[in-house]
Amino acid sequence: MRIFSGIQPTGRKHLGNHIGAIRGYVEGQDRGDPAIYCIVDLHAITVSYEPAELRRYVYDTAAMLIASGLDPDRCILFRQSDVREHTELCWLLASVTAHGDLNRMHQFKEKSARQRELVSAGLFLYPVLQAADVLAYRADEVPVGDDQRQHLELTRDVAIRFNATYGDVLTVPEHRIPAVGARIMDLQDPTAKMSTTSSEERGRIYVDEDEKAIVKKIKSAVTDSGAEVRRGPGKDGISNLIEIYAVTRGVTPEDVEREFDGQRYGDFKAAVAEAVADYLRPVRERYAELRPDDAALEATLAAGAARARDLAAATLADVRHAMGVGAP
Ligand code: AQP
Repeated sequence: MRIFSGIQPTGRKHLGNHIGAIRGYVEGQDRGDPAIYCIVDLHAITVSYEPAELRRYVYDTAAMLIASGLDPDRCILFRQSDVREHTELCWLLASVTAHGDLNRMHQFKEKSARQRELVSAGLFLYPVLQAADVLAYRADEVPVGDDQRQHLELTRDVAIRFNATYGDVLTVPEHRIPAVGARIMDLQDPTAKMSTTSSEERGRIYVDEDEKAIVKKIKSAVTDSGAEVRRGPGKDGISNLIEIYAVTRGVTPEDVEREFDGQRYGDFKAAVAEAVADYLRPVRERYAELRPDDAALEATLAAGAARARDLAAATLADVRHAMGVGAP
């Protein structure tokens, strides 16, 4: 079982990234043969960014992943731009990607509407590069949050069209979206997902957030005018807190509803804040130890890239051969 996933180096990662994706990476590292995790800096340049910041953010993200439990000896952890096969495969796959399909991508529509200066062609091609990331490793399984469902479907379509056109070269992957916590919602607007670019500060909790701020943000989370700690229509805020509590305490949402039956929202929120603080504390502490050592993080990423390159190069050789590209 080969596992692959990518994460953007877009600054401080939030609780949604951790619960929806990073938790799944850690779980996958001993099932994966191998499990391959990529910090996708080439995806991050599709919207406006600051070059010096991008370099730092790659180290931030690497340290965060290791602090969360990824062990570079048990998985492959690397920076996307260090393995040039990703960009070459992106171009080759663009020839079997329907323009109309890219036009339908929700993420492109949302992010292009938010761009003030330039809607880059890179933002439009983002899902093709993502397909290349996954398909370069012939991954069977891709752990992601719910917002990546549509991109994963496109990746599958691209692989299927490629194989139908050029022969059976690529593996058609399955997504692995967690049953609980696949879409952690914004604390201030629980009808929208917690997001790096669109949530306001009070709406998201960072993985390295200090405990006072966690308590403050959860206590001021928007809920409804009712009084029952239950999931259901019109109860987006409480449903979100129930999922957060369930994941961070390792229980089911039904357990949470039973545990807090008859209790007030205020007491429930205090319990959620404590659970989140307990969940994130070891990650934050380990992150503080790891993050200062840029050289060690760079060495880890470079070693990961060397291993990743070998796997991707083998796929690229097959793809080029099948497509009649390059010398025979
Ligand atoms: N709210 C979320 N709940 C659960 N999972 C989520 N993910 C993102 N948001 C949530 C999952 O996190 C992984 C990494 O996402 P990314 O590489 O897109 O990182 P990002 O750009 O910093 O995160 P955002 O918040 O998703 O940014 P925006 O909203 O600006 O695009 C993915 O597997 C994703 O599903």
